[in-house]
Amino acid sequence: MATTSTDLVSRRSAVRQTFWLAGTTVLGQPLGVLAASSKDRVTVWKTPNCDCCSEWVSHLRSNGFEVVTHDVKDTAPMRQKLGLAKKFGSCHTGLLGSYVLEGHVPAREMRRLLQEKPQAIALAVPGMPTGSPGMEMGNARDAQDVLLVLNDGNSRVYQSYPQKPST
Ligand SMILES: [Cu+2]
Repeated sequence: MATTSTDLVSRRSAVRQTFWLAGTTVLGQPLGVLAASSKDRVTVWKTPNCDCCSEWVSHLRSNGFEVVTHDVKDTAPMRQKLGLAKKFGSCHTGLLGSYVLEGHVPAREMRRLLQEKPQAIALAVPGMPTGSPGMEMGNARDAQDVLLVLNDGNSRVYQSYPQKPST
């Protein structure tokens, strides 16, 4: 089925609306909860036995993000619901504000995203490249790109990480 940009826009506004409703709930919480800025909160959908997903969640927490995880049988339906194409797919899907996060996205690019607030749908690291946060194998790293997925469904490289041999 072809995805028209109108579909994409309506789906995006549905996501924003859901998020706005979630924000209303946050305002009903005690002050202590509000101390951590709600924009630093990440919601993650992952499968229950995904070790690299848990490692990525640890990476986010140790970088100051507040993370809520949901175990699901399959992350694909959530990814689709959030309007992200299958080709960007990885092992887990998340939400940071109204931005979708797919795969082993570094906390560094997430901070930059919050600062720059680009007009975009998502940050994605497709697949599961070695050496991405949560996919460490010694100090080796595959060449990998953190992609910024734009509102029209195209993507551009947000940050490139070169290959690094194991030492
Ligand atoms: Cu993974």
